[in-house]
Amino acid sequence: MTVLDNGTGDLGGYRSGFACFVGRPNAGKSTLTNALVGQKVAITSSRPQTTRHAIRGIVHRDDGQLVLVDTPGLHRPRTLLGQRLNDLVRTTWAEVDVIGMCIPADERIGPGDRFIAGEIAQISGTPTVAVLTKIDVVTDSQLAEQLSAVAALGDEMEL
Ligand SMILES: Nc1nc2c(ncn2[C@@H]2O[C@H](COP(=O)(O)OP(=O)(O)OP(=O)(O)O)[C@@H](O)[C@H]2O)c(=O)[nH]1
Ligand SMILES: [Mg+2]
Repeated sequence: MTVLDNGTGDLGGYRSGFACFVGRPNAGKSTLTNALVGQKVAITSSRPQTTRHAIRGIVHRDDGQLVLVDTPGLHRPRTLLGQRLNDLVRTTWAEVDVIGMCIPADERIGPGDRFIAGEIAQISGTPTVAVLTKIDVVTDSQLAEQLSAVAALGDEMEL
């Protein structure tokens, strides 16, 4: 799994592709989608399971166009709704060129993240990039710690 840096990579010519964000409920997927798109395309809230459909937004840049698919948070399902939301997320993985796995910088990596990383590793051959969210609420040293924890998770799950 590649850890996303400040995104200064040279992409060469004009490029276009599909990406989706996956992560625990409340990880900040919809907030990031809205920020990248530049307008509110997805509802955000402090309550888990806010997003219940795959929502598409388009990011326009001089060197490319990115279609973002925002999906519900993925978790070990306990209810039929949870099961259906997970199915939707997995269907989306087959449609995109890259998966951004969102991990909050302010919460320890736990079983929820391991579950998701394991699912991605098992089901999808799609390249996966780790994205740290909520970095505004942590110190630089907490952020550095979380980056190495994320790298370790990637190694452990062979992502
Ligand atoms: N401080 C801070 N808060 C954030 C950030 N990103 C998201 N949040 C907050 O975290 C909560 C969840 O954000 P969402 O974007 O709705 O999370 P989600 O991953 O889409 O959640 P589900 O759709 O329920 O899976 C909201 O209260 C957001 O305001 C961030 O970068 N910094
Ligand atoms: Mg959401």
